[in-house]
Amino acid sequence: MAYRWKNTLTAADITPPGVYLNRRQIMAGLAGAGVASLAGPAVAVEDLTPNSWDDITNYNNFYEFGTGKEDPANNAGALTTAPWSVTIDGMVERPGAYDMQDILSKMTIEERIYRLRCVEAWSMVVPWNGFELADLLALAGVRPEARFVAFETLYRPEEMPGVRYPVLDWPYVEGLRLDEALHPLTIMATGLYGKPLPNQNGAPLRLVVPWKYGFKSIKSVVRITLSDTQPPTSWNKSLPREYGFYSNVNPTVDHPRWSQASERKIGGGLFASKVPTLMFNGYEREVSALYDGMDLVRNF
Ligand SMILES: Nc1nc2c(c(=O)[nH]1)N[C@H]1C(S)=C(S)[C@@H](COP(=O)(O)O)O[C@H]1N2
Ligand SMILES: [Mo]
Repeated sequence: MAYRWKNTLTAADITPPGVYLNRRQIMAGLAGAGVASLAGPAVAVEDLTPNSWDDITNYNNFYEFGTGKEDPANNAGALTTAPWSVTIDGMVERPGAYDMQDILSKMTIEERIYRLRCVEAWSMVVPWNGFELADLLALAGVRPEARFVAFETLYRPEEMPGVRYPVLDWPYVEGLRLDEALHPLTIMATGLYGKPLPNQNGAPLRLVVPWKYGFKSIKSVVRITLSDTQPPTSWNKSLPREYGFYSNVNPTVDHPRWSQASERKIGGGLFASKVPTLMFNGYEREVSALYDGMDLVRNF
């Protein structure tokens, strides 16, 4: 793969200053005057140290390969990811099958270190490589009447032992409002730690929307469809009372069966205490305007 490593965005760029500054800097700042603007919520010590390669590639959710956390690492090796093409259709100027190599030759790969918060109340920090979804959509040309983006995962029973079981209605589908899809934090990941994306993480191309629960970040994408109506999403179809279309990380809106106020960081060891979950997973400054005036309890 023609891998261009362009570290155009670092943790400092994507993280609110109050979050990025370490404890020593915060304390030094508080000792001085005029730091009122920094004295915000207690998120100042949240760190963005990436989880290990081992954690990120051995503790996965990818139900097409089984529902156990180690099933994807054990079973996804058999998935054929080349050749690969992504059909981009619906309300676009240039619908068609886009070849993965072709897409890669036109995109600039960046590193994005993002928090990943699963709806099951665990989290990791992942150093993705990828490009903005907006750039991919620009290849196809979004027509003005489009308002939503639908995504679909590969369905290939010969290589996906998990799809023999009706845990979900296959293929796995997800969706975003167009403005969410075009937001600069929304990326299509193609790698991890500068290496090609492992199959268990959604090779060769997977969505990453860091302010939403992990299940929105659909893996091994084969179709992207622009439309003017809200598309169905797998977990919402399966359990509509528990999983909404928006699925924004929100510590004040609990899952009907468990609290979302805190999370367990993977890699912290068996006895590590839970840490508070942040509004929009810590990306509030960047994305809250998308939801101005919306009732986030109703639109969960
Ligand atoms: N196609 C597909 N995409 C998926 C899933 C899945 O089961 N199938 N699981 C989701 C869930 S619940 C989470 S938390 C993330 C996990 O991503 P990771 O394994 O790379 O950490 O992938 C999401 N994308
Ligand atoms: Mo998840």
